[in-house]
Amino acid sequence: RKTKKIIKKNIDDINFHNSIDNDDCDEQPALSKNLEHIPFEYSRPSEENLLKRAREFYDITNARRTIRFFSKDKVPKNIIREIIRSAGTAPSGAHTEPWTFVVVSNKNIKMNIRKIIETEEEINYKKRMGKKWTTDLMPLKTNWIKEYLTDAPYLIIVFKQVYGLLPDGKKKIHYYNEMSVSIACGILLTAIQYAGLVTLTSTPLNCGPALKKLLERPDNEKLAILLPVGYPAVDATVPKLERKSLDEILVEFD
Ligand code: IYR
Repeated sequence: RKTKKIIKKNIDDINFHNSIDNDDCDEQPALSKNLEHIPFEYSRPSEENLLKRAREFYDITNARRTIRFFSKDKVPKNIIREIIRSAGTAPSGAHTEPWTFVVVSNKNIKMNIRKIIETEEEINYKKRMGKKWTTDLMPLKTNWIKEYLTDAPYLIIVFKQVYGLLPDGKKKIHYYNEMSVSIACGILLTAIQYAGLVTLTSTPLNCGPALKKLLERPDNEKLAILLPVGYPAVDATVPKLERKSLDEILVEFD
């Protein structure tokens, strides 16, 4: 009975956050009522190939590092477009695809973004984050000065659509929008890495409203993440971090 209560509460929360009244809702599903189901095209790799591919993919993802020093060299725009196309393949709650990717290469807008973020981050570091947080970050040598925001040829700013809008102007529920956008961001990071570019997973604290205004985003969108994208500076350094071993992250039941 307790689990039932918890489940009911979670569902109520989803409905509440989307201001949905179930007694006064659309009769029609958001997707087509007659949505066709078609055969899935798939060719099964040999076990040998499965292992080979899984290992190759690990090598690629394991080479990814957060880079804070960017080259100013240009990157062709169509590469960024392809990368974003990959991110848009992420699964989403009820196939609502609740994401918007804003790509900025304009110098002035990048400068404005940098100004907004550095102003807020200086307050974050000096006042809001507190001693423990800034102490924990010390080994990573981060601070509120963010040259990468103007050095990198592109800034990808990801917004989550907390709800959508139907043609009749009614709200469309974006189930699990937070999770869906997080998965899309994971694919985005991996696509950047696979293409041979670098990025930095940045979550500018308290900058949402100002960035949203600058980038002319509508009411239903919230800032999720900001990724500078480009080549690393020739003298870029990274902290010498270790990853947890497989044994530390894996629990198996056979
Ligand atoms: N957003 C800040 C602070 C920061 C926080 C964490 I947690 C990091 O892993 C890194 C930085 C900044 O971008 O500097």
